[in-house]
Amino acid sequence: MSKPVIHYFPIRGRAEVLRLAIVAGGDDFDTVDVNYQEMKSDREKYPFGQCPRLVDGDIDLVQSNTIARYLARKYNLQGKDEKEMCAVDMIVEGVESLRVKYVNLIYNDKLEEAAKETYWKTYFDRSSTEGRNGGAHFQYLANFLSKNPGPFCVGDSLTLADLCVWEILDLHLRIFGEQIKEAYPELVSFHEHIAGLPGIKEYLGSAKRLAACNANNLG
Ligand SMILES: N[C@@H](CCC(=O)N[C@@H](CS)C(=O)NCC(=O)O)C(=O)O
Repeated sequence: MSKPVIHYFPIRGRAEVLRLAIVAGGDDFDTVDVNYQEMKSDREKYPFGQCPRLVDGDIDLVQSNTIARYLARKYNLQGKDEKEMCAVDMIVEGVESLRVKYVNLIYNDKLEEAAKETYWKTYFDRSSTEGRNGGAHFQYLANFLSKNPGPFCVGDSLTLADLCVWEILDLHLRIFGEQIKEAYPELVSFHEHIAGLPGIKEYLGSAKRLAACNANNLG
């Protein structure tokens, strides 16, 4: 059977969780660099004029979290019963709230020092969990891990929730590495554990893992 094809820019970006889901499922992917003009003009292939897009046999999808859920079902990363599936979905959405803040830090605030300081205070500092943060705080993610026995966010095996938490954490470790190690050692242990899982470990060490996280080369 042919591999799923990810149409995206040559950056990790919003496609990274999709790549992780595929390799964690023991599969491999092909990549096509998006033709910007086509993305903007072709409403069949790009209904919202944006990527990522996934083509997998007769499945042709956009919207990263929709694609992620499809891949989770395909590779059995969706949780093993209704309760787990709902918990996974909830965490995926919680990570999305953080991603919105991250994208703002990278593209609008250009990762400036003052913005980074405010960012840490708002979305990491344990004293700010009751503040106004748009539902985005790393403590909220850490809570799921501490409530669930074992090394995963939900249940006793890898799910899409782990991949989403891992990836958003991975992006932030590049910016706030030392601070996260000090404030959230449990998240760092989680990060190490997931990075060592079969499929993921090989992918992370391979040439397929793109170097750039974002289109403006920040982060
Ligand atoms: N809600 C969409 C957002 C997709 C998105 O922001 N795509 C960006 C790349 S990460 C894009 O296509 N940017 C080009 C543009 O909007 O013109 C998703 O999750 O897939």
